[in-house]
Amino acid sequence: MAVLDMLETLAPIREKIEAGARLDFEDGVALMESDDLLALGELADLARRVRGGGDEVYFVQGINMYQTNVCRVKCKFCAFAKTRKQEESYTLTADELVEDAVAQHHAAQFTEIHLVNGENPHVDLEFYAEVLRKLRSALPDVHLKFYTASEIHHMSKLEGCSHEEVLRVLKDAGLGSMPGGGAEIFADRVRALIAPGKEPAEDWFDVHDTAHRLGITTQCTMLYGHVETYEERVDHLLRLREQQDKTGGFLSFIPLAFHPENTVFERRGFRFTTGADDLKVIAVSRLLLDNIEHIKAYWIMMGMPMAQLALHFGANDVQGTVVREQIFQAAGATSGTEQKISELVRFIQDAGRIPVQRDSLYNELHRWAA
Ligand code: V47
Repeated sequence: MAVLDMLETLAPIREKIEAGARLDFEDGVALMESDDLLALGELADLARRVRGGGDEVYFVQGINMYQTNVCRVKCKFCAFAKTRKQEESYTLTADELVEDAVAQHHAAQFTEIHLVNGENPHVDLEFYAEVLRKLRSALPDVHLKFYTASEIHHMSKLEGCSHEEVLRVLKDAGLGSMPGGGAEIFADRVRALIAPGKEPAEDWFDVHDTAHRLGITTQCTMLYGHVETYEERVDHLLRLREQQDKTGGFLSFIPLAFHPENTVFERRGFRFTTGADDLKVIAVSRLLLDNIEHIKAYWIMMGMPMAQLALHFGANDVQGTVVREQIFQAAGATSGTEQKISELVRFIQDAGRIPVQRDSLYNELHRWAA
């Protein structure tokens, strides 16, 4: 099977990669259907290099924070969201969150706060703007990478205004860039099954399109390993590529492997993804997303050893120190919540790559030897 793949499926795709030609939907499905994992990895690494990638592997010194886990949406893949009545629910005031952030910053000089929330129906736009303003004033050098497109859409509904109006308010308050969550799988069929209460794909794209036009860069993601088909994964990746052609504002793509523990899907027998699928998704993402420079192997999601392997399957970023991750922990991640910089450096060097500490916009802050 693997030899056949090399001859019949992957050889013409390799020719396209070498010629700098764009892969199409059929190529994407053929790649997803291939079980020649090493050939996929080699092709993805080739694509990364042909498109100008070097040996650098990036990471950021960041911290994850969450202001509220109260959520109106009942996504079947989520173990983080709570209703206000549940004991484990929380909603912090801006002052509580800022006090915590400042104390953490004394302990570890992070350059980025990554913050996402549940879609809390009991707050208003000022709840979000206030925390940005207060953080910007308390920690002026820290980049605030806040709020998924789903949250922005939720804020626009709460406030009865447009995505653009919400983004302008948040940008004025200190928003630096945005994380890529909420994308899940764009196909209507899948959204209806896994997240029926969530906005349609068109709204997710409108938020990112608007953010990019306002000069706010963003990340993008794909949640895989649940009910989606290979065709729906490829469709998802190609829609992201099309958006990037239009506005160019995606800094990175992060595939997110579904974690089933404590979710509705766990009760229906869904399992964790396999290492082979995780590496395949990284490789195919790199091959199809020819206009997104950074593909992240998020170690929280795949564990450090697999993230290290992913560096040979097209990834060139391992996200960073992270610290205090909650969404994947709630759903059964066993990778821990924090990496020391020295550990990230060791893993990258042992993969034969050059560790580069970056800021949130991919400016280089520090480089180690390979
Ligand atoms: O939209 C939730 C995912 C996203 C589960 O931009 C799950 O760098 C797997 O935005 N298993 C929110 N995935 C988190 C997010 C994010 C995460 C990592 C990196 C970045 C970035 C952004 O988390 C959701 C959903 O796709 N998610 N629950 C779960 N059980």
